[in-house]
Parts: sequence; C-alpha cells; structure tokens
Amino acid sequence: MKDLTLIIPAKNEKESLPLVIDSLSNFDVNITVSLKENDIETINAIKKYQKINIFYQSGTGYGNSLYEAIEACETKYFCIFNADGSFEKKDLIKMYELIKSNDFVYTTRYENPGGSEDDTLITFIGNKIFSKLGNILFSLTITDILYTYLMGNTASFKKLNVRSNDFRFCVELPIKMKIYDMSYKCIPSYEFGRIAGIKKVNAFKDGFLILIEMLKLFFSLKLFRKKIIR
Ligand SMILES: Nc1nc2c(ncn2[C@@H]2O[C@H](COP(=O)(O)OP(=O)(O)OP(=O)(O)O)[C@@H](O)[C@H]2O)c(=O)[nH]1
Ligand SMILES: [Mg+2]
Repeated sequence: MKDLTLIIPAKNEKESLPLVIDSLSNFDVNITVSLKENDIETINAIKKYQKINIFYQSGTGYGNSLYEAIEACETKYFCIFNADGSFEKKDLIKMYELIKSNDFVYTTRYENPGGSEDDTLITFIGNKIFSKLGNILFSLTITDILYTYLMGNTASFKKLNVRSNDFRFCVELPIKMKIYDMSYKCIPSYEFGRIAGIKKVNAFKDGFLILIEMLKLFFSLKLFRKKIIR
C-alpha cells in the first residue's frame, strides 16, 4: 500500500499516538501526523519514529488539520486515521481494495459486524439524526455520517475545496462529494474506546454547528447547483 498515506489528526495525544503508530508497523503505508507546531508534548512523543512525516497545520482545529494535510498529500490515496486508537486497522485492507474503483470509502459502526465501544447515547442519537438528514437532504446512503474513518482518492478530495476548520468537516466532505456525483462505498467497522487522553468533540456545540452546516450546504450548494445543471 505504498500509494496510501494515513493522515493522523492529533491534538494532545502524547499517550495514544505512539501506541497507534506502533500498532501500524506491519502495514506498508506512509504516515503523516497533522498537528499544531506548539503541541510540543505530542511532537516529542513521536520524534523517535524516523519514517513518520510531521505536518504542521497553519490554522486551528480538526478540519483544518485534515484538509491542509490531505491537500499536501503526494500519494494517490489517503485515509483519515485517528490518533486515539479507536479505529480498526484491519479494515484498511478492505478499504484499499474498494478505493481503487471509487472516489471515497466510508465506514459505519451501525451495520453488522460493525459496532462501538465509544458511542454514548447522545452521540448515537446525534449520528442517527445527522445520517438521516444526509439521506433526506442529499440522498446520501452513508449510515454513520459523523464517523470519519474514511479513505479517499487524493485528487478527488482536492476538487471539493473542503474548508471547514472544525468538526463540520465530517459533513462538508460527504455532502460535497455527493453533490459532485463522486462514487463511494460504505463498509462496517468496529470502533474501540480511546486508549488514553481526552475527547476533543463537544457533542452539543459541535452538533449544533454541524446541523447549521448541513442546512447551509443544502440551501447554498444543492439548490444552486441544481440551477446550473438545468
Ligand atoms: N490537529 C488537530 N487534531 C485534532 C483536533 N481535534 C481533534 N483532533 C484529533 O482528531 C481525532 C478525533 O478526535 P477525538 O477527540 O478522538 O474525537 P472523538 O472520536 O469524537 O472522541 P472520543 O470519543 O474521545 O474518541 C483525534 O485523533 C484527535 O487528536 C484539533 O483541533 N487539531
Ligand atoms: Mg476518537
């Protein structure tokens, strides 16, 4: 998988990130950790890994760390891979097979044999609502829209001009991809609990921002693009 780069967004992940990198040692992939230059503790925790590429995001936030690193990515494919040990690495093989004939491959915790050790009642309900909204407003068939364990064709991503600096990235990407008629598949995956460190998402604040973003994209992009197509 030499033409694949795992993009690892990291913020204060000094405990988990080295364990995640160790766990990937059997995978022949490129790894880029995307973080802020002042996240000294996380940087020091991964200095010993010679083969890891460290990317310093110029702005702030989860989405910013992702779109900047993916746009700088030089391999044909990328995969977003969290620094907290929650993603099932075995699924990289299946995603890699599918990405060869698709623009994006998503994962879902809500189809068998997927599942989650980390979902709370609030995040479960939020995900169900946002996935349903994605289905109603944009005809997306992704059943776990906020679970951003996904692989993509780097050139396809670059066409979308994704610019959410925060967790709105999680919906901006699939919605724009659908509006631009790109191809995608979705496979089940299992989410493990965080190894260490603390959660960066605020279910209520980020959930509200995501809702507004979905409505904004619906009115600005979907209706606007329909006019162009007609
Ligand atoms: N560079 C960067 N990375 C971030 C930022 N916020 C979150 N991350 C990383 O993005 C990934 C997802 O964040 P998490 O806090 O695990 O979000 P979550 O999976 O909803 O929360 P948990 O239930 O605790 O796992 C982790 O690897 C974080 O370190 C940020 O502002 N900047
Ligand atoms: Mg997590």
